[in-house]
Amino acid sequence: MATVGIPKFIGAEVKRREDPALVRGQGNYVSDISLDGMLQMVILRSPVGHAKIESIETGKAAALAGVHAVWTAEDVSKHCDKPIPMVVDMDAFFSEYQTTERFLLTSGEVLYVGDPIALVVADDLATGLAALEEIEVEYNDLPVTVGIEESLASGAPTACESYTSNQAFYSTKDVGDVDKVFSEADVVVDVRVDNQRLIPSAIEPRAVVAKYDGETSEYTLWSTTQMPHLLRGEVAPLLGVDDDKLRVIAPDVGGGFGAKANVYQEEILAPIMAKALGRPVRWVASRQEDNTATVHGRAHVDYMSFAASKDGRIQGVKFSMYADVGARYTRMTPLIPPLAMWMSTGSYDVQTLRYEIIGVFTNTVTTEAYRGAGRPEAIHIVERTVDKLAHTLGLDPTEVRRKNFIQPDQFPYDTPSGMRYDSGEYERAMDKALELVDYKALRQRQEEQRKAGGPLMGIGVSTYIEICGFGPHEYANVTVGKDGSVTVLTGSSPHGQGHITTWSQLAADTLQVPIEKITVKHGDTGVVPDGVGTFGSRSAPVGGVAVFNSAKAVAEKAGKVAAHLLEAAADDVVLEDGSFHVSGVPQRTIPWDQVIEAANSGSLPDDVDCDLSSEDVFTVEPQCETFPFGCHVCIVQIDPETGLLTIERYVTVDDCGPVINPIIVDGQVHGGLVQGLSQALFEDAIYDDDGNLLTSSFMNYALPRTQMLPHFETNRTETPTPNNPLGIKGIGEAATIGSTPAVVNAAVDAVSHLGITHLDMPLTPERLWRAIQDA
Ligand code: MCN
Repeated sequence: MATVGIPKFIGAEVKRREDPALVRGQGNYVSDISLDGMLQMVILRSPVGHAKIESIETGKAAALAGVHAVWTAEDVSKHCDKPIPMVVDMDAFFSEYQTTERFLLTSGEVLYVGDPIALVVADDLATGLAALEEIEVEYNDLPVTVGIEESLASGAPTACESYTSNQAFYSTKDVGDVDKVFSEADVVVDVRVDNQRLIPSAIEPRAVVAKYDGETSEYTLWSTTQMPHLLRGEVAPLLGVDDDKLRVIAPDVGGGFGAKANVYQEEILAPIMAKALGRPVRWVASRQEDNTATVHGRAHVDYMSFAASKDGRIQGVKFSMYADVGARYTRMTPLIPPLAMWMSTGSYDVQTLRYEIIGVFTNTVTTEAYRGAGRPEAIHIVERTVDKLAHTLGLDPTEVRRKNFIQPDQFPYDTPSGMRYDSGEYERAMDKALELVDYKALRQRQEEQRKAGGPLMGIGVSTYIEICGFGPHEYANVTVGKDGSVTVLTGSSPHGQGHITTWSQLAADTLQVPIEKITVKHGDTGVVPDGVGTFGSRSAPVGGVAVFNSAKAVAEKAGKVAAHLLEAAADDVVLEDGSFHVSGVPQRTIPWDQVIEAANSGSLPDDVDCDLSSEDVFTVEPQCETFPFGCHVCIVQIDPETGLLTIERYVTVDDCGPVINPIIVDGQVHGGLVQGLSQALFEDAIYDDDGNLLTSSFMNYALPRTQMLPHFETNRTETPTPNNPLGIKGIGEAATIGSTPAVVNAAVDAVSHLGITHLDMPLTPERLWRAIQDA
């Protein structure tokens, strides 16, 4: 078939199709699932940061009415004695490393507050919680280590008795003659960033429901997961069954932000208990439990140095990152620091790099992927160091950026960290942002305001880049039914990103049918045969492309059926507005209905493929990820009397290639900004020296409320990637990555005339007030 008509939906502001049900409370979340005879599981977690378990006495708990099981690690090990596997090939990333083992329940030595040590299954939650109180555990305290620098200091206790030190892993590499470049440079600037630990705070805490069918020996597992197919592949072996005996369903999921792209103990414990007790089992984390026992993010201390010429050209970069990995690895923990390393040189043309990655064990919950995962850490320090260089040389920060940007004709661009950037027009995005805020006028106003005294005005710019669209692949199937309905199966499993809407847009345009005809099914391994999941802003550039390819293949097949009916060559047939015609002869059309009828009639010749269904597995070839980018500008006012920072204006120009749905992309940018700004200004997960998480509830962990954030002005440029047929890049994490340095650069800019050159996050009034007082 030669052509498909003009797209109506791709690029249009189609309202989110998934929202009416969700806002009316008609969503179906894991904790809404109620099965006959369902029991409730609760977990006993270590209340101490590091200790030997001397004994666990479960008799009293087990004797309570309504309690069906009280199991410790020993009981569980009779059903599964394997640790939950980690998926990172350590040899590929590190020259030195230690391994860790994560069992379903911990025995012997607990390593953090929240470590799971026993479970209770009871008739209901209240009985389960009462039983937890009756379990008697004798702990023998061991020394606790918390904090990156403290844990690496000589003489620090190890986070686990079997660890040889608290250095979890190490790697370093020089690209180019780093020492020479640094010794000969006009100027060297150094920045140290404490990129604080964060708690990924999805609206819905983690939850699991499991059932076991004794007749078919099949498990069904409902989970708040971002990756049902990967979960099935990793949980089935732990249950001792083949994949086809485990159906994983992710119903509506209330956010994840990377923390639900993991495999957690409860996802194996619940099915084990369901089989053992012959009744369905549910586990739902309380908020405090979720904050304590679901992975955290960031927790880095990073160092960056630039060697540069006096006119501001960056000649070399040194990047040392110290990543607090927590007490033991979960699924992908050691992969997050390399993700930061990959972005070591940001959007700048520099080929000399030394990086150093140091993982650090501490007696805290594991750190893992959290919106941006590694890229926010890298871009924050890169963008801070660019500003420091500009400040040191007395240059405007935007000029230093301009001088160093990779230019459009340099793509594909190979970075010294091993990335192949696909496409970009970094200067264009920055120019657009600067124009929107009238940068020159702002600088003038700042000068006037400084002279006048009063609030301190700061202007912060960040020109970020990130990597997304990771492989290995994503699955889609598009089928046109006999009744003209279209079913899209997708392996991407959304948890707020609006795939039902955007995949409908892609299919509706490619098939030229009304969007209402399209149903998107996801998140159920019993319905969708293959999939990877939703993380790393991979869905649009991988899963969306698979949907587009499948729909296109179906349109091609339908075009051949129409060609037969039109007695024309298939290449001459055009699909437009729901019907087919011969190019240049729009008078005679064959509507979809007629094509569907003919395809299902059994009367067409054998060489016409009448199966109006097609599946696609879009595979990401090596070095074919996509690299979204953009420019954020933040204008702040700081009250010197109180240290209170107010964001006066926040403007973004993001580039994720062609946009499927501007409302959804704006929504993703808004959500990303909230999380990035919130790291810059409010959030901080704090452990005390005994390993207690002091910020385990929203009473003391500062999630922002809407009135604490500014109005966001979003804008875009559009630079397609050559790495997929739609040219699209991801957008889910971009704003989180771009925003923290814009805010901190603005804050430092506001006080730079006082001699302040650095501020750590979060920029609390107290921290700012003290810095101003000290200056
Ligand atoms: N999109 C588009 N045009 C583009 C790019 C994307 O219209 N050029 C649309 C996509 O079709 C999709 C949405 O934007 O509907 C996000 O797409 P993408 O950037 O591919 O990201 P993913 O769908 O893979 O989502 C993952 C990403 C990540 S990694 C985190 S973390 C995150 C985020 O999405 N967590 C979220 N956004 C979230 N949003 C909500 N509500 N909840 C979370 O937990």
